[in-house]
Amino acid sequence: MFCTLRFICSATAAIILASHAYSQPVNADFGSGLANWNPVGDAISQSGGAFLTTASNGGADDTANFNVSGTSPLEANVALGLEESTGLAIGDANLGLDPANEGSGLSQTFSLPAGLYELSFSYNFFTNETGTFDHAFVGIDGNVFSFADSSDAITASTSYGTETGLKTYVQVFTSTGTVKLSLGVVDTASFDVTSAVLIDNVTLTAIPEPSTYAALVGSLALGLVAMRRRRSA
Ligand SMILES: [Ca+2]
Ligand SMILES: [Ca+2]
Ligand SMILES: [Ca+2]
Repeated sequence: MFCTLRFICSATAAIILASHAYSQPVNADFGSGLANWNPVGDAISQSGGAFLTTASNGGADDTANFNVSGTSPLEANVALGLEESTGLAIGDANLGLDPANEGSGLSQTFSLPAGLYELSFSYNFFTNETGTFDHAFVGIDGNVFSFADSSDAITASTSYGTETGLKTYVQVFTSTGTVKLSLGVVDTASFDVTSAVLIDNVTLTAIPEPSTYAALVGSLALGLVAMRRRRSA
């Protein structure tokens, strides 16, 4: 019985060790500000995370100035604009919604062994919009997803009109080796009325392949057979 358990435990430990044999994004908790990330537009380190806004420098977008860095957002849907500066292709930030006008972003490239992974991060999306305008997005190797928009921000906010409150986004993806992670926030429908996003604790977890589960189940089955044989002997 003890040997069987030890066998199963060591098989499980091998899988756990294998699943940790990859690098995380560097400075994923923003403990060192925006070091190792490539910020563009209005992006600063704030509240222990990365804070990005769609507010132009000078404050013409709202009745008050919501720009936090002194740098304006980058225009979208143009060469060398928001998308290309964040590791995406022109038009990627539209997401089939109202075209993106301007925004700010953050990106980092890192290496992973090929396989299946879960990406998660915490966020709070803030907006002064009152309709379904503006959104925050995440890009993984150019596959872009919207994870919050103005209609999700329904909680009264002390700094903006409304906010989503702290939430967690989870996305499963397949890596083929190098991963380009892009995060951003954009104005849609117009350049005005600012939205912002706070991002923190970017985490990657390897998901064992089905074959790995099969190996584990096989190990368990072998262990049980061995245990039964030993008992009946
Ligand atoms: Ca943090
Ligand atoms: Ca703006
Ligand atoms: Ca807006």
